[in-house]
Amino acid sequence: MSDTLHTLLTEDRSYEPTPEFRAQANVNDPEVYQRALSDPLDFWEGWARQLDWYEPWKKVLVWERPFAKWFVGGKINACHNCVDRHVARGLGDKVALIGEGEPNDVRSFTYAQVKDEVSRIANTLKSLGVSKGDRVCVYMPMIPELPMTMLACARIGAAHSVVFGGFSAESLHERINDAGAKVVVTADGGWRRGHVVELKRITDEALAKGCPTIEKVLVYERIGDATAYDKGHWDSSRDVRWSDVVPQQSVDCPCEPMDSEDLLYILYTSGSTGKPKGIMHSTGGYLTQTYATAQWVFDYKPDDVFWCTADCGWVTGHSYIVYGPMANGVTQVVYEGTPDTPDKDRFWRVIEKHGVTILYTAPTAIRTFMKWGDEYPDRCDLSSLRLLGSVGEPINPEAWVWYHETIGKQNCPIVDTWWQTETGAILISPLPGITSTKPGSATQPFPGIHAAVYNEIGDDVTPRHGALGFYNTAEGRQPDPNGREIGGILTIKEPWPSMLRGIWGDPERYYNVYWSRFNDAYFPGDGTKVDSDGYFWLLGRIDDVMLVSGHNISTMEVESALVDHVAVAEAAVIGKKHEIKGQGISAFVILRTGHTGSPELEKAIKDHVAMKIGAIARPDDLFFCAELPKTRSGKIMRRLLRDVAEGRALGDTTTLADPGVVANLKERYEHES
Ligand code: 6R9
Repeated sequence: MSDTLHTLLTEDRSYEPTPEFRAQANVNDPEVYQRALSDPLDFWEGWARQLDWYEPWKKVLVWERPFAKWFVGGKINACHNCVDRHVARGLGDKVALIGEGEPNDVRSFTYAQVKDEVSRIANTLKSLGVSKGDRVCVYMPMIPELPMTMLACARIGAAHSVVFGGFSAESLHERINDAGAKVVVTADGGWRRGHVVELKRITDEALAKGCPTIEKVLVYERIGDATAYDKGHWDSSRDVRWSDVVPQQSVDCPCEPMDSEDLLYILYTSGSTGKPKGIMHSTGGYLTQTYATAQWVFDYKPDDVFWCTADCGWVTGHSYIVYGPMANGVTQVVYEGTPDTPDKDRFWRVIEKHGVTILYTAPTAIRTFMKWGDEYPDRCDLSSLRLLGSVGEPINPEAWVWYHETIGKQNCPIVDTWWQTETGAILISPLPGITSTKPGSATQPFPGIHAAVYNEIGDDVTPRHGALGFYNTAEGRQPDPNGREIGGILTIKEPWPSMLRGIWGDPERYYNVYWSRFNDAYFPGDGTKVDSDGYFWLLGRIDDVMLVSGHNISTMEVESALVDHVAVAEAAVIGKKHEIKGQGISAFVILRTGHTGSPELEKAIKDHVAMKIGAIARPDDLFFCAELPKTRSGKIMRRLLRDVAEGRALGDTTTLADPGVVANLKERYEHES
């Protein structure tokens, strides 16, 4: 393999935790890694003991590959641990949720208020016929009632299935039926970029396609009148106004003691092919690991104001808005709208207004902010920030450094956290009081997590500290000539508490997708490199690796080189059929504000990639565009770009944030190239 492919690995900047940060950190003793390694079950058990259980577990782990059970025999309730436990220890008056609506309305709830409201919602659900073991579909805007509805489900032992408020009627219909939900909780609408997203109307449309298991629809009045946004459709035998029923309920609703392995929720993840998978998470292990990772990675202190900018329709909102942070009793911001409403400084205004101390966001957002320019953050006071996080995609070193300097003022550690819907909680991340960070690397597995890198044929080729790495070629396993990196397939070798328990309704698919590739490890589907310090450099989905003239080149590496050019704000790269090379490289590029596309710039950018990586990675085509097709959680859908570049009809676009983007792109691409 080419020894020129080093954009990421020649990234040798390193950032030590400052002595001040280290001194105050929740964990600052590197010994924790060794301790967890020598007895992972004891490590996780220590965390589980910090939660309230109705009955203790009899066994920490029962592992019958690929099925794990954690804290077996234990009885616990997730809502109790996220809410009642804090009220019981005197924190009832602490603010739990600061809900900032897009139109600037702020509604805050203390932990005591959350307990009352969640209990009322839970009693309402019961009155609508929901009982333990049922599924409730939640289709709401990002307002405090969304996490509270999730907690209400957990309180009575019903599993929630949250569907992102931007998904179409078709996606909603499919997910309701797959889960067999009894009730949908929705709203008349939500605010997004100054417009109302008509959630109730979309729900009606979904139900009109046939949802035989749905008995009731509970409608929160976010916009005003629940009938105003459903085009006159109100089915009084089915639809229930929140304001008619919830406020009347008693605040007394005992938490249901759940078995540690009982289903907490289902969350659909699209994957690159096939129908969405209903990922199942259970209670005790999931809560234990989201609690532990949130406490150590985000370093919560009693006065922190945490803001995770994800939507609850995404796993990040489940694990790091609802369960992890609330199990830790933190104060957090929940923001409804988009970052550019009313202006492109909205995020920084929110931070200034609420004194946010910890910000957790996605690389796609960070690159967008870079594109908009520094004037927006520069006009706000960001001095409250003390820690920054990233999740969702590999973060390009350029974006990392911008985040560190322009947002963090070189004063905030960055935690780049790798995990998935399926893993439930963070698996690879720095611990901010211990780990020296390198821009672009998610660094090391969390204590207790055994991550490794495998080659194509399933050998563990993880370089041990100081040892020479190996990589896989057509000739077999070869030592890395540079002795400093190996590339391959990320695997997780031992079970972890928050791992998925299966795919709803499809146990065979669970085995096929995650456990059939290697017989002794979980297969997440991501490529990675590991350097000689044992740092992991995630390279994106394996499907996104290109084969150019026999060389494996990851889209991520070329994209990082593109974004490294001063004129480039964002880039997506795909492999396109090429008669000679097998695959050629096509780049889709968004320019930074103030730059315009021209043949000269095109050549300069291509040259820049060749200079950074090597001539082999020079893009064959480069196409300037205004937007890229992305999922609602901000991931670029390269599969659709491949359809565009290879002139095919577009595949499934139902999970796109804005299906118009790719249709436009296709039209322009066919015109101009
Ligand atoms: C939490 C979440 C999972 C996929 C995952 C990987 C990518 C997430 C990342 C990252 C590099 C990171 N991913 N975090 N890649 N560095 N810090 O995003 O879950 O929506 O299920 O996506 O996202 O490719 O496999 P999910």
